[in-house]
Amino acid sequence: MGEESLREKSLPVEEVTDEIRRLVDAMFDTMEEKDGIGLAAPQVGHNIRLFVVGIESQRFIFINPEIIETSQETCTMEEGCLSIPKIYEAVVRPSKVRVQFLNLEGKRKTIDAEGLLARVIQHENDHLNGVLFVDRLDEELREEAIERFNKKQENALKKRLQKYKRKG
Ligand code: K1U
Ligand code: ZN
Repeated sequence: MGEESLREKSLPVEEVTDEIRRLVDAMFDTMEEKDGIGLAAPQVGHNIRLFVVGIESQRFIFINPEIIETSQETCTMEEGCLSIPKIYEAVVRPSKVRVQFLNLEGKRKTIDAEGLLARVIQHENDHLNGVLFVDRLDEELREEAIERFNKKQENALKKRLQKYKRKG
């Protein structure tokens, strides 16, 4: 599960250039088109350390993020992933995180996050390290999720083939 670029450790952004700013704009467009609340650069084929988050009309940009503190307290939330369509599972993660990152002006910032924002930050940060949310499930649940994903992919492919045959 997960194409190669999703399994690689991404490299730091060396400089916040206009090209990076254009990529950020394009990532917000893709995230919103797909009704997502986050998107990491490796999900759109760029193995660099950058992700965006959009929650309740608030937009966040994280360049070279580092989670420098996590709470002992954990919580369970249902997660989905735009790179693993239609699979949702409950994942346990720290409830709160402190993150350092660069903003679009290249300035170093720190924020404390909790709730859904903390959740999405951790999910997206995992993408920068080649980790998918299913990797955080226990083995049995992970196997089940992978099986369901493969079945859905197979069915989608069959449907496309049938459509193609009918046309021909
Ligand atoms: O990185 C991604 O694949 C985007 C992902 C972010 C995310 C959602 C939920 C929990 C953690 C991280 C999505 O936006 S999936 C689609 C979605 O909007 C969603 C799915 C489940 C619960 C809430 C929202
Ligand atoms: Zn994801």
